[in-house]
Amino acid sequence: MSRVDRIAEPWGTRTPYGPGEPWPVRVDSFLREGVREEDVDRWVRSASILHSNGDALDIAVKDERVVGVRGRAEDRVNHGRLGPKDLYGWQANHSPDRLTRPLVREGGRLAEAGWDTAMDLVASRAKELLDEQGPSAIGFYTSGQLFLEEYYTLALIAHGGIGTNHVDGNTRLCTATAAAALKESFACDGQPGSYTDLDHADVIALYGHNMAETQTVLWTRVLDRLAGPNPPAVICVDPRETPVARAATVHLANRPGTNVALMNGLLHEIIEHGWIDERYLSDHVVGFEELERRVGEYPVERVAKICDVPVDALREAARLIGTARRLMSTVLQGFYQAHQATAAAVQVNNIHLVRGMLGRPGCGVLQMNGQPTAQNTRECGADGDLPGFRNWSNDAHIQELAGIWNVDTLDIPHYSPPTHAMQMFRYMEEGSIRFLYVSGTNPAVSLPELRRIRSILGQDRLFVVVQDIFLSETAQLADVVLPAATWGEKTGTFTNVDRTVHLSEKAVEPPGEARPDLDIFLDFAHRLGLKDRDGAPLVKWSDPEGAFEGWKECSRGRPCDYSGLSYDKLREHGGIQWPCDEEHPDGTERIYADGAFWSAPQVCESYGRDMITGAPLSPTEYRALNPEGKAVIKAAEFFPPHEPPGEDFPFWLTTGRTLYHFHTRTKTARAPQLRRAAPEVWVEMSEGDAESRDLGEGDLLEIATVRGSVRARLRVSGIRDGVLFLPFHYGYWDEPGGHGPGDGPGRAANELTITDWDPVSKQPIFKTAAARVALLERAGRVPSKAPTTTASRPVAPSAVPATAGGSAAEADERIPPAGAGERIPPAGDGERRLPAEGVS
Ligand SMILES: Nc1nc2c(c(=O)[nH]1)N[C@H]1C(S)=C(S)[C@@H](COP(=O)(O)OP(=O)(O)OC[C@H]3O[C@@H](n4cnc5c(=O)[nH]c(N)nc54)[C@H](O)[C@@H]3O)O[C@H]1N2
Ligand SMILES: Nc1nc2c(c(=O)[nH]1)N[C@H]1C(S)=C(S)[C@@H](COP(=O)(O)OP(=O)(O)OC[C@H]3O[C@@H](n4cnc5c(=O)[nH]c(N)nc54)[C@H](O)[C@@H]3O)O[C@H]1N2
Ligand SMILES: [Mo]
Repeated sequence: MSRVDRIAEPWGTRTPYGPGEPWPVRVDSFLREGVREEDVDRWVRSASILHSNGDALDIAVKDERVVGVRGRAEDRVNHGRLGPKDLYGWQANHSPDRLTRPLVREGGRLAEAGWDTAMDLVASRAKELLDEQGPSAIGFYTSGQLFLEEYYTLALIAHGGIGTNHVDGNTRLCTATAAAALKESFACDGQPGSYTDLDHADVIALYGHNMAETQTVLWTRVLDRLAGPNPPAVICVDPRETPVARAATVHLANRPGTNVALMNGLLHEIIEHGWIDERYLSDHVVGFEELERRVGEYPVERVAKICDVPVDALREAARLIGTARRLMSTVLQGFYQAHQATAAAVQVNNIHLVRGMLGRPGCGVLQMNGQPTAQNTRECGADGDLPGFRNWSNDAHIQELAGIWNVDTLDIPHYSPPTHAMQMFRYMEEGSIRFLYVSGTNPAVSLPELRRIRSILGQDRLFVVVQDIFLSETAQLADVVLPAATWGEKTGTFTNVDRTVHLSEKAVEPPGEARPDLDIFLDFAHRLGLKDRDGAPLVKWSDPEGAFEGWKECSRGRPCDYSGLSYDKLREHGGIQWPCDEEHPDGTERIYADGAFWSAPQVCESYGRDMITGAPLSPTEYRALNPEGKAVIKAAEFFPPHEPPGEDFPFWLTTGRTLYHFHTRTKTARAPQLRRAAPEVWVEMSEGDAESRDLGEGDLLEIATVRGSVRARLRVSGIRDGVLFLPFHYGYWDEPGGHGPGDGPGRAANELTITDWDPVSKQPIFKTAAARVALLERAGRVPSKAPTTTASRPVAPSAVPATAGGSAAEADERIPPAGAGERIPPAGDGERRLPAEGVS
């Protein structure tokens, strides 16, 4: 066993392995100072909640408090490993400032109240509006961080009970494009690939995905391959010099907002060289001819100019991708939070389709998720989809759903696609939505153009309910605040990006009167008196397992089939990949292995959309493509972003994450090791741009767009010229003065971002805006406090103290002797086998 400072070394110790070999086990754990493993009263099964990787872990409990976590050696996802947020983030659960009682606004201020008072108020306001205005007055805005059981219950209440079409999640900001791209290409949501593809791939391409910082354990898997025999080539498409870029064989640092041009250039090279699988195309795909025509207009010389990347680098990337024998791709926010998000993400699918690289070990595409439970928001229909990947414009699907819920078909709104979040905020602005129920998300920091969002949420005519675990910036604007229990304090399941379902069990009691989100939703349903067609209660369960059993029936026969799962089975086996049914009792490692897709018109989740306008296609238009079981290739031309830099605003502003924080930091800033690793906001600029403006490390700058301004210290980093980067983690809850910046510059990146979205997925654009900088104050010799271990690594490292956690951040790593790890079977013969128990 060794002790490692996992702030200084986020990915821990290497355990190298070769292609097709099992990924060795390494069990990571971190316990509160002074607690040893033998002191722990019990270990409770769960998985990590601060990213989408789904790392399986056990929660250590002592004296009825969480005292630490330990990775699960036998789980297929992480083989025991944990990332820094997993190791330290749980400490936030016991923060003294957790919400413990409901709050109700009285005379302009939030005051404590009992549950009955608060819930009566919420239910009576909803009823009033239903009587006055009907269901369209009510909107729900939920999360990618609750549990499956909670989303399914919420979807039933909203779609089946209240009958509103205004239901979405923060998944709109996160993985709406992942879902849209999967629907466009494969006619249905659901990841074709599996994490085990990383064990087999000879080329791994990451598109707008800083996996090293955002899925640290998955990146550890890549690092272990890179350290082993016959390592894969890595391709990175990202304007910043991320840790992924540093490890890459080819790094394409394209100009922000040019992803579609870049993809068209790669496809052009691939097709021109004949690196295509004609047989796969003719047997399993429609639409190739149009792609061929379209990308014909994008020779690499032209693309190199649009993207400002070297022609040779483009050629080399295309050659690696085009000649890969086992190609694995991942896509995330650098592609998704852009003006042509779906069009770009679909081109990654297209590469796999033209190369016939799907459904075999090492040949997977992961249209990534970000949040731990985003997959479930989508599956359960709590986010602008309908439960079970049902098609809102297929009446047979609505009838089936109505049958399961025992409601009238007409009670489930399906006159148009469910309203997306950006449109919901517009309806609130205009005054047609009068009641907004927010759960598990913090829009006052995470949505674009915050001044606008604060003014919408602050309106008197809008009744805002916020269900959270802390008094977030959004909660501070609410009419009623409901204190929730969180991970470790409630039971439920969730599904990671490669379809692995984990059970997370209650380990300790929630603080004060805080209640699980499920219980609060059930209470709301009862107070509204929601009934089914026969007058019985609409929601037929009262606990998580009951909700899961209900969901199993709703998912039966659908692509995301959970009918073969149960809490007991998940307890026994750990993570299992859906679909899991009678035919596949152990789950399914790869879908579409036989080249058959869910695309027949009567089964598909969506008839697709126009790539440029986003307009939904009619069933007739869809049939004309003749997809009957085949995948659909959709081509797209490139358009420049809507707000390009110019004279007054000369920079491209892009925003995103750092390894040590999660979103609006409500949890990570309450974990001391993580807070200290990245204590305050910074802005990144290239060395060339800094020199030409006579700026240096640590200078205090004001960054502005037409919408607002932010004050931050400068980190001179490896970002490409002409681009600024701001992390979006820093809001106002831990600043004196509360929820907003007042008149001066703020510190939230979203003061600056634009109210605009991808036409297909409706995902807002966080990755491009035109910005300028002004010097406020020279640094003297004080550098910015940005981490040095990540993309924000300084170009002059000697001038900046290295990021480290010291003894407070020492975690244990246990690497079993060679041979022991092999008890986790190699996946990859296409067949899924369950891991053996108890490797540690
Ligand atoms: N540490 C940490 N991990 C997390 C989270 C977190 O908050 N912190 N959040 C989780 C969630 S919800 C999500 S969605 C994921 C997000 O995970 P990622 O998508 O990996 O994270 P981001 O930093 O948002 O963006 C990824 C990269 O896109 C690049 N980029 C910006 N503009 C462009 C462009 O125009 N083209 C290209 N090709 N790239 C561009 C940025 O430089 C950045 O490095 O992370 C998950 N994991
Ligand atoms: N500029 C910019 N903006 C972005 C992004 C970007 O890259 N750049 N990324 C976008 C993306 S991908 C995402 S996912 C969003 C994330 O944006 P948000 O969802 O707004 O961010 P979080 O901080 O995760 O907010 C989750 C809230 O839920 C609370 N919470 C945690 N656990 C529980 C629970 O069990 N129950 C309840 N009821 N509440 C709980 C937390 O305290 C917190 O207030 O931000 C988006 N915004
Ligand atoms: Mo996200």
